[in-house]
Formats: sequence, structure tokens, C-alpha cells
Amino acid sequence: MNFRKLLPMLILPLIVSCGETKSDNTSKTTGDNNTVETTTGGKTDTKTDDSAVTTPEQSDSGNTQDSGDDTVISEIGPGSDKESGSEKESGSEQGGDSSKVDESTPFLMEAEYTNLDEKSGAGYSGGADGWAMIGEDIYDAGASNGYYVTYLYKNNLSLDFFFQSDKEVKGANLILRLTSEIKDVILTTDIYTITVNDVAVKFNQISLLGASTSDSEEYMRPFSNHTISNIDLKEGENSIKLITTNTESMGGTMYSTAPVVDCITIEKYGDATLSWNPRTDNLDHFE
Ligand SMILES: [Ca+2]
Repeated sequence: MNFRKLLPMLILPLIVSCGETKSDNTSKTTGDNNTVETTTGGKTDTKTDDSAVTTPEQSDSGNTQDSGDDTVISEIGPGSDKESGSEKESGSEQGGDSSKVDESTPFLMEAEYTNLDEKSGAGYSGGADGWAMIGEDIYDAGASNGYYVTYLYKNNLSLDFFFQSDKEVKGANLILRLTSEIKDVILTTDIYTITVNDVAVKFNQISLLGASTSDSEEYMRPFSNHTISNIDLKEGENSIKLITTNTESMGGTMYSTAPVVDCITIEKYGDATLSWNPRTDNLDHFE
């Protein structure tokens, strides 16, 4: 039995929520702030009044993208680093423990469900504050949950993910799902800072090439996954922050260089239980 081949078969059915793309009638939510998503080992439980948070059942209705789900799953699935040529180009492996067998369900946090209340962003032509920094995936760029966060083109502006773990975790993977707009973006530690529990992590260059060339072009570069390995979590409250740390203008009022962020996913966290409180009410404004 070739276990390496068997592993994706075991895990892929469990991670449909990670690849969920926009569907016409199910992705919007009427939120309350009490939603809790908890993922333990092999399954995800969502507790919410209207059950509007990502569930695998929602992904198959009204989805007209012919390649969306399949593409996302193959990119985000365990083992894809070895099997996907494109991932080698964009990945940022740091010599993680590739021999570790870990069937934990990928823990996904949508950028559009983070707390944006105090955020003030800058875009190509003017800025946006709070929930208005959320964009809808109208050009079918493969955004998980159909939405993403942009307007991150300002120095020291951060996108913050807070979550809990019931135990310490060593050597997890962090996957960023990103794209670029208006101009190609190449992220390095010199211009972009990713922190885990407020400690900057090292990552290899992330290239987001093939962006649209103007804000009037009706196209968005498809989102792509970028893996950073060897992430440690602590028991209790954890944070992951994506921080724009440069003043390299991308044109217009984009004062800094930054990616567009769809979601982040944590993989290979063993038997820990991870949970967070997604701000699903952010999308109330899109009703
Ligand atoms: Ca998203």
C-alpha cells in the first residue's frame, strides 16, 4: 500500500469547506457575533443561529464555476506540494516535517470574517473603512466564500486573525490564499510581515503575477495558495497578522504594496482543537 497516495484520498473529502467558492444563493450571511467554528481532528462543527457559515453542503448549489472547487481542493490539499508543479513555484516550504502523518481537518478562517471595525484602508482611488474593505468575487477569481478583503495598501495596516487552540502545536502549516490587483505583487519579508503571536515568521518570496492592469478591467487574477510551514501555536488565544510594511506605491492612492486576501488555513495541527468567532455579520452589508 502506497500510503502517500492513500493520504489525499482520506483527507480530501474532509476539506470541502476550504474550497468553497461563491454560490448565488447561499454564501451571504445574516450574522450574529456569537458564531463559533470549532475544528477538531476530522470534523468541523459550526454553531450559529442561521448556520450560514461555511459548510460543505452549501458548495454545490448554483455554482457555475466549472473548475473552482476542484482547483481549490487540489491546491490546498495535503500532499499537493509534491504533486502540483504550480505549487512548487509559488510555495514557500521551509523544510517542514514532510514525513509527519497528520489528518487534521484544515482550519479555515475567512478574511472577510475578521474584525474590520477599526480598520481604515486605501485603494486605487480613495479609501474604505471597516466592512467596506470587503470585496465580492464578481469576476469568479475563486474566492472562498465568495468574498475577500482588499484596501490593504497602507503602511502598517494589518489584517488580524484571532483564534483559540486547546493545546500547544508545533510545526503546523499556514496557507495564505492571495491574489493581486492593478499590478503584479511580489511579497518578501522586506515589504510584508506575517506574524504568529506577534512574532514575525520567515517566508520565501510569494509571487502574485498576472494581475489585471487597471481598475476598469473586468478581471481579477485567480486566488492562489501559498504555504508557510513550521508554525507553532500556543494553548489558548493565538493571533496571525498579515501586515503591510512598506511605502512602495502601486499607483493611484495605493500607497503601499499588498496582496488581496481571501482566507488563511492552518493544517497539520495534530489533535488540537482550533476555534474562532467569525464576524459573519460583516456580510450583512452585501444583502
Ligand atoms: Ca474569502
